[in-house]
Amino acid sequence: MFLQHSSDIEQTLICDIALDSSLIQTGFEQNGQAEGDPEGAGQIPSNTSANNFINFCASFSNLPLTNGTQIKTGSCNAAPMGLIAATTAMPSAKFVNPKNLDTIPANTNFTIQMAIANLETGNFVNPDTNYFAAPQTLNAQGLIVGHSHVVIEKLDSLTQTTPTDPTTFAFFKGLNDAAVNGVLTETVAGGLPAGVYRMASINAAANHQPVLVAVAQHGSVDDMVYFTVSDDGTASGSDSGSAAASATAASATAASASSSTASNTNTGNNNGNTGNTGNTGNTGNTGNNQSGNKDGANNNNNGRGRFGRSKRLFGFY
Ligand SMILES: [Cu+2]
Repeated sequence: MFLQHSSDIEQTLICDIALDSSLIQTGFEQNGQAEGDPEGAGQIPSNTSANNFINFCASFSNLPLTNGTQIKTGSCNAAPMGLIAATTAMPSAKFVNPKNLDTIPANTNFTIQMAIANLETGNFVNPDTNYFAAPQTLNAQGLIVGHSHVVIEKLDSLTQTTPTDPTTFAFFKGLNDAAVNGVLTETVAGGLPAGVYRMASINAAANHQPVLVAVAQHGSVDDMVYFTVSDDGTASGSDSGSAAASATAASATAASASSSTASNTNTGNNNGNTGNTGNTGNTGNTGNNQSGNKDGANNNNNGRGRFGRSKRLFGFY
């Protein structure tokens, strides 16, 4: 168990179906517009709630409730975000192999190595039954209890500027083991066909949700590198490889695990952004992911239709 409750009262509350008045997050009652638009034009009023959004999904009765499975058409999740990591414990990662701009031989086993800090790795719940189904938690040291994933996507070129398709990838794997000496490893059996690729981490809490940290302005909690796979083998270290069939199997297995944490929408222009330390103004940019795929694509029969009314995008929940 990651949660420790010191009293019977706490034990009772976490099983109660009513919100205890001591737990009302009163800050959620204001929409952020009292002072105008301190972040500039375009700031929108926040959704507000006097009951911690406990019945948030009632306003989206056309959507299924998140139920621990990976509902591909989207769902509504009222699970709390949980314990938020302090600024002193924000995860960070860097790929060691392949490292940025490396070249490796085609169709040859290689081992991904990723150095990871500030994540208690090796903790993952069943991705088929408990996906996004519980809040993020912290260990006694304040580190997020979780695990990581790695995803490799094929690119047109190392300088590609068009967004990739998150539904398509060359390799995906949950990094389920704990880091050894601060490094996570995963073998790509059979390697990859020749081409250029990007490789990203998806650092996650135990229920596979992307990690949550205390402030908006922070360094990346993930890493992404670009590398070349070459037939003529101008390569760094290599293992002698078997053929590529098992790589396909590996990615297929991984896809059924936790592939839908699609938070990696960087379009690849990470090169050279070393100078912009003065970006102090954009603290509010956390809302862009919000409605995601709640709209569209849900004209199926998954909706609950409990109240026979359509969703409101903004309102008092
Ligand atoms: Cu996961």
